Amino acid sequence: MKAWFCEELKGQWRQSVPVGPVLVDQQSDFQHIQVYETEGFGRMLVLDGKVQCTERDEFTYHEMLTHVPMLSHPEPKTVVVVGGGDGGTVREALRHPGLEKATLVEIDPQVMEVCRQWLPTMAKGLQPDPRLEIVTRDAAEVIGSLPPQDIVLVDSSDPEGPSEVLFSAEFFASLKRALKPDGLIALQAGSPFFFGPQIAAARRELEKIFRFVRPYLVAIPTYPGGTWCLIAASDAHDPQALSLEELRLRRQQRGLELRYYSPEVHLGSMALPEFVREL
Ligand code: SPD
Repeated sequence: MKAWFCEELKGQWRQSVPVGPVLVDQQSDFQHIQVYETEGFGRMLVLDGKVQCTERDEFTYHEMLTHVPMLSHPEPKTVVVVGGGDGGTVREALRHPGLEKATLVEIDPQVMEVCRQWLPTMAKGLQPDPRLEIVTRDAAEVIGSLPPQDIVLVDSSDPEGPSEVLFSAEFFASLKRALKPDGLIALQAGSPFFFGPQIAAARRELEKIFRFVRPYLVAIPTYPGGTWCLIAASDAHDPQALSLEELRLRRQQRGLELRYYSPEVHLGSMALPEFVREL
């Protein structure tokens, strides 16, 4: 008889994945950390019962969270990743050859240890690199003390429970203060089916403080509902207003060979279905 891992969301949805024996099952000071071997998606990281990433489909999320804002910027030299202790987002950021400094601010050292051991394709981003600094602290406390950045990427868990603070007006204001005047942020905002009010609230708050606020969508089969909303924002660069030619040129100049992101997908991901646009 097969074992199944089951994620339940808000009493409205359950998704199940056939799994082998659990490889990691531990409680850190912050959360319950599990890693499973799955039959179809490789190894899977689960935090507090929610799927964070699998080896097979993590590229969709990490590429879109990272490259949409980074290619919207003409020359990103500095990036801060908030959360993202698995290393996938910072791995993608470090692929931009002009990047001089990446700072990963992750509160839970145990997540990074587990991913180094069990999810090396993602934790590649955590390997020693002269451009990388890892700060094991609460981002809400640290963000104000960092020098102004070109890019800030918020790779949090869902907008409820411990991560709720990362969706507050105060935290958004601190992200803006952490940016250079022409910087960009991007954050994960949740499923438009299950987190509609939270996405709407995040968009409203961001629109109070940024000139350009662009929600965009990415397909992630192992997240509930399969469609996920990310938001990019900036005062200087409109991620939707770049031409295909400019995006193609930037991708080529930076030598990026990607599996999900393309300039066409970049612009297409911002064409929102009506129910998302109305949020
Ligand atoms: N429903 C889970 C959403 C989690 C988003 N963050 C994932 C972290 C991957 N680096």
